[in-house]
Amino acid sequence: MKEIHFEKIDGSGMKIGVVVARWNSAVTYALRDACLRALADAGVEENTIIVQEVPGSYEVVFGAKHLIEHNAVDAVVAIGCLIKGETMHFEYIADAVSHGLMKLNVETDVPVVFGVLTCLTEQQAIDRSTGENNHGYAWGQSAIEMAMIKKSRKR
Ligand code: RBF
Repeated sequence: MKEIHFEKIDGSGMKIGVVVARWNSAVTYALRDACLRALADAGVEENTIIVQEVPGSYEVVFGAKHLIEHNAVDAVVAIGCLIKGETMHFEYIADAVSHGLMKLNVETDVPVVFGVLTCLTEQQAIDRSTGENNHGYAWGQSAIEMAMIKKSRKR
């Protein structure tokens, strides 16, 4: 058996893209900040991080694609926050975004981390974007780990 497990999340020399939706920005900016902290902790240099803002979660797919195609990033974290309202908007956007980001993972050779919270209440979003439970940090680490898999190829 060959087991591959990276002992250390090492982002040195990596270029990482972060796409951030402005809808529910109190939440998405907190997620972004935790993500950026994870990148810094892993040794990614500030001048090799590109943060692209987009209006809402629906737009993070295009934002991620843009970074992949035009900025030669090693990985992307796509951050948004959907909070369920009274209509079907939530379902349609969540479905489109999750499929769009999944498609980028399959069709491009750049890993894209799914950083879109899909919450039933504002409190759920706050709980997942603050303190020890701020998911943004793990998303940053995940992006580096996935880029490390790519970089570990022999050719
Ligand atoms: N974008 C989000 O990121 N989170 C939301 O909770 C959210 N709710 C929306 C609700 C409605 C009724 C509409 C019209 C848009 C919403 N959007 C939301 C914005 C959406 O992601 C996108 O930016 C716009 O639909 C423009 O394409």
